[in-house]
Amino acid sequence: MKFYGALVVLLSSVAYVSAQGASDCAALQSTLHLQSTTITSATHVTGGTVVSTPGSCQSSASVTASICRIQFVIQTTPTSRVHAEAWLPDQWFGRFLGLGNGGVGGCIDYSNLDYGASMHFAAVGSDNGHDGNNGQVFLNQPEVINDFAFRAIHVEAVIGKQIVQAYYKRAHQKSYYLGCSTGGRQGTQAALKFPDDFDGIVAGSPATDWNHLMAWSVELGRIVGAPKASTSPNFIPVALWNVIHDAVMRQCDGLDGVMDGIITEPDDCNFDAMSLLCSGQNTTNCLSAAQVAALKKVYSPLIGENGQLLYPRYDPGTTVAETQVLLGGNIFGIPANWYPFAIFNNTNFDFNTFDLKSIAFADTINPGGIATFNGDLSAFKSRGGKFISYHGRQDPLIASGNSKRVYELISSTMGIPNLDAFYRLFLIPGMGHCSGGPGATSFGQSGIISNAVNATENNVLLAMVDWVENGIAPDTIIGTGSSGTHRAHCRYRQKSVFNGTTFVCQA
Ligand SMILES: *[C@@H]1O[C@H](CO)[C@@H](O)[C@H](O)[C@H]1NC(C)=O
Ligand SMILES: *[C@@H]1O[C@H](CO)[C@@H](O)[C@H](O)[C@H]1NC(C)=O
Ligand SMILES: *[C@@H]1O[C@H](CO)[C@@H](O)[C@H](O)[C@H]1NC(C)=O
Ligand SMILES: *[C@@H]1O[C@H](CO)[C@@H](O)[C@H](O)[C@H]1NC(C)=O
Ligand SMILES: [Ca+2]
Repeated sequence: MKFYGALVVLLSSVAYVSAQGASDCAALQSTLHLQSTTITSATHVTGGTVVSTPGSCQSSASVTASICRIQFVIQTTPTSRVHAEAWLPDQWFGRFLGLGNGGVGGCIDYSNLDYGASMHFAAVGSDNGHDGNNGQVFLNQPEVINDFAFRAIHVEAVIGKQIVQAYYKRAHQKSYYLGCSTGGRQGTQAALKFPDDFDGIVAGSPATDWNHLMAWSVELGRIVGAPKASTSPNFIPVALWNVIHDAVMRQCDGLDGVMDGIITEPDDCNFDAMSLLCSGQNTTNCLSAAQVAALKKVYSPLIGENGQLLYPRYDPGTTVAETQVLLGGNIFGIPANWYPFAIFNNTNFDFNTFDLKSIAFADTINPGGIATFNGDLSAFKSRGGKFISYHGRQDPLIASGNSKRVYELISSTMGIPNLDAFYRLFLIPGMGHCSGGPGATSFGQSGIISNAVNATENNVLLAMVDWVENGIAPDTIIGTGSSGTHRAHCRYRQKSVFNGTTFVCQA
């Protein structure tokens, strides 16, 4: 069976290195001298313990496997620095793993440090150049923005690999990257700007085309009246989102052949908002004309000043709770932390003045090259790099259509009709942002250490290892749902089709 075959290959193809021990770990603090880097702590940690963590994001983290934990600071410029940690497992399989961040993050990804080290990777994560999920750090600090936009992951990889070499007294064999959301954008940026950093990149739900993603999330809020939603006729209260969700499901759940609460292909869902218009004396469980117009805009792409597509439409099918993030009546926190401090440098920026000109202005600044919307992955491809992306089809923060769009951008830019040889995008029906939702949404994409997802075909990170090290590319990724159900997720442009018994992937 492929399950066991693949697992055996994974365990045996790479030499197993047992690390030296606690005193060798501690010694690194005084013996390791790396460029622009200060080792602030080097301590051996026995697996099964909880350690305290620096910074404002969290106070402690679980350590599952025994590791040498190294905390360090890289001075990237005189006005910017990156705090990072390397978790070096006692049982190392020779693989390096760089980790990303989320949101406007500022938070070391401890759960994936733990996940990576447990899977025998030497895992390194950073704070992305600032502490905490707060955009104020960007104000008049272009180098802090540069760390966020492209540099933190690069220095994490370069310095992290040197630390790995010093500790194990041998170089890593292959290097990997794992991240979602902002982490997906960072992985994409790594492939574009620093193609040698990683052999395999797993970039989930990527916040690519960042400037237009920020614009789209502001505009969605404004469509329903934010930042003055309480007085807006366009505002849609949460009770009506229940009505909308039921109507969307009534109209679109069955399009894929199964009424299961999952819209396999939201792009097939041409939701008729007019069907919810109040008529006659009836004002219960129905929408006003202004609300219908707002809902139509929600489910339409964002178009720019010159009629150009700026960003694909919001996925129909998000749960009521999920819709509240962008459509609950407030300007979403990430753009609320981005425009005032990184674009307008005005802490009192008024989102009532936001318009298409604001979007065009942000495009001209594009701080740090944050856009990350470039289809030329030729350097990454020619050095043999492999890229896996995945995206939930009911993502309430980043439209899944954007990942299709990025695929098509790469294909047209590079003149390669089918990217299978080095780039695969797996679309995940019924998944929200990076995880969760009614679909089969667990496939090893983040700090989940469970017996269910270790096999190569059930684990996107191990699938990437198999691709890089054994040349075996994943045709599907099998996800596990909360009730233990499985579904094979298809790679774009294949379609997930119900054959009467199960969903299969068809060209
Ligand atoms: C705000 O500052 C950034 C650098 O941090 C700069 O690129 C941008 O042009 C500034 N914006 C304005 C409106 O001056
Ligand atoms: C009012 O209209 C909505 C939407 O068409 C419908 O679902 C609801 O049943 C109607 N209520 C009454 C009392 O007719
Ligand atoms: C999956 O990985 C975890 C972490 O290494 C390990 O504890 C667990 O035993 C593994 N499960 C299987 C089925 O290999
Ligand atoms: C549907 O696909 C599954 C998996 O490939 C296969 O075992 C089954 O026979 C197919 N059913 C039909 C009706 O084609
Ligand atoms: Ca369905």
